[in-house]
Amino acid sequence: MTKTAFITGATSGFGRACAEIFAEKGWDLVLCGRREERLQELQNQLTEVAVHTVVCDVRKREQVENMVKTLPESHSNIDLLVNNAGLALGMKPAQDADLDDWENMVDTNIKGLLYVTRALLPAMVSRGKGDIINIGSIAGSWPYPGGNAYGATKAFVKQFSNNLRADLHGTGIRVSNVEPGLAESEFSVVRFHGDKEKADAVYEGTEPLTPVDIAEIVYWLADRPSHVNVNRLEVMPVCQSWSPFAIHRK
Ligand code: NDP
Ligand code: 8X3
Repeated sequence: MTKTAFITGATSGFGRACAEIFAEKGWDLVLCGRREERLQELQNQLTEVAVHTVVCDVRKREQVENMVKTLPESHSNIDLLVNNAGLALGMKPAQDADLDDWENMVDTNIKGLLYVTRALLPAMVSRGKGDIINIGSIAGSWPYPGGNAYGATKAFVKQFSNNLRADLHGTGIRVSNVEPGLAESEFSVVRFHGDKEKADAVYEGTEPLTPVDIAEIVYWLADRPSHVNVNRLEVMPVCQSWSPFAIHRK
């Protein structure tokens, strides 16, 4: 029987690559994002499977609830939720950071993920099956200067994933948190409010992860035998590792 994946933030980066890989594997899709023309493009591109697109801002609780309530019959049994929609905004130290950016990250990465999960979960539980793959980040475990609120939102995603597993014990529903490091997408252009030069500098001289790398991992997780739950999967490009602790000297 054809499976259905529900992917948030499908208009770019990891979400778009997931849509392409799952379509290639024959999954039907529910794709959401705010940019309608990008969703339309995907719908025109992924013609081999049944694609339902919804313009939805995950920060808007009513929009999310409505999106789930109005899923067509053909797409109402969700086998996999990929909670991918998210963003970083700014990299200034906390004392100079823009509070609007902080709120936007909390509203998207935390509250948006909660709204979508809460809306889809009851049906998964009553069907006795379903997977949730959250897109966290290495920033949820490892602090770095300027990571302040962004890293904290991803720490939330990590612990919420663990706690979901605890609540879903015995239901058969799987939950994983994928925690990527440096990966090139529109992420840095968004982080630096459209400053492409600053965004490009992030990846200069590196071989970062690609959206396809992450989408292949997401597919691999979804494709594990049903008794296997990978709780966390942290992945970095080879060019990335840790630095020593910073020591301030007088
Ligand atoms: P992109 O900027 O390329 O894609 C982000 C996606 O999220 C877009 O499709 C965007 O769609 C969607 N999105 C953002 N805000 C909202 C919203 N309010 N409602 C609905 N959709 C929204 O970045 P990535 O693909 O890199 O990021 C995907 C996820 O991966 C994010 O959660 C990010 O934090 C995480 N991540 C990224 C890493 C990286 O280095 N790139 C590393 C680790 C984690 P639209 O604008 O159309 O709404
Ligand atoms: C994105 C990775 O290191 O820019 O989540 O925070 S990082």
